[in-house]
Amino acid sequence: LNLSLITRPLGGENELLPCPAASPYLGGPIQVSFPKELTLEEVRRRNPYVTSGGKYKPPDCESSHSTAIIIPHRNREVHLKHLLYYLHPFLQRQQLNYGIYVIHQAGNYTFNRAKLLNVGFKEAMKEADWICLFCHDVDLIPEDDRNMYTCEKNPKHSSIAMDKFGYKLPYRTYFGGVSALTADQYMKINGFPNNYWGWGGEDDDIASRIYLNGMMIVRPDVLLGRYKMIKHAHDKGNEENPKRFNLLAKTRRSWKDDGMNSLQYVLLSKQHLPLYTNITVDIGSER
Ligand code: UDH
Repeated sequence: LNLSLITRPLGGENELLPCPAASPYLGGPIQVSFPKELTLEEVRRRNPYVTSGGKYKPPDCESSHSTAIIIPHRNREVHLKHLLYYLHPFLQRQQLNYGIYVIHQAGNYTFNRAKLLNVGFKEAMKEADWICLFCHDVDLIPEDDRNMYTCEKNPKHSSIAMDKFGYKLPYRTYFGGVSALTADQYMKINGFPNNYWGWGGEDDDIASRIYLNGMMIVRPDVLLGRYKMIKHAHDKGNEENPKRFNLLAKTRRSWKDDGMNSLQYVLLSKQHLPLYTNITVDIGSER
């Protein structure tokens, strides 16, 4: 995105014209690498139009899209730096209004991805009426900017072709990695489960909630939904959850009582940093 080409409105005073249906800044495939020397300061320098809390609006047109990116996080600062490096320009080339939220799980208790996403949804919606929420793993970098970070009539799974799965869907109902729901879709399924502690299963539970509520999962073109995963080992504190199969067998009955309507957490801090909003939260531990 050549910012020097962006000029202020053509219309009346302070009036911006609507952004075009397809952004003229899209460039297609992205070369992704992870240079060790990259700093957040450099990412900041490259994104002068991003405002406090990691928010952005196209300077040259009025976008009809608004997307909150929600990133569950603990102890992955290096991944976050690389993701921000690629994601900010990617979203700007798509001409979206957007904000990036990092939901940081405090303490050392077992990680809970889905509950952190619920917190992110709740806290992001307090700030703005986001049309679309993108649930985004910190270690997945999109490889094509035509993979639009906008919502559809049904929940969308975006990370359908990850390098670690040979650029294919690992199974038909896979919903992990990067996925998008409107606020209405999110509430229709009562959000995500709060009781998956540790690795695995929560994404399948979410997929079940979608089908149980008469919706389906839509996907981008397989050539566009490509992602590079930053290689890493299993995290300490996110061991495989042996209970996931039992929990999944009960989703049909549990989804109505476990989700946004039962979400409890203690907000420890909310910081509007230059490149993202950092929300640190105590989500408790398994009962
Ligand atoms: N996450 C954290 N910190 C953690 C655990 C998870 O930030 O300690 C977040 C992060 O956004 C991550 C997401 O939760 O992208 C999903 O967790 P994950 O990356 O561990 O899950 P994934 O299935 O990887 O991508 C599983 C471990 C693969 C080990 C492969 C060893 N060869």
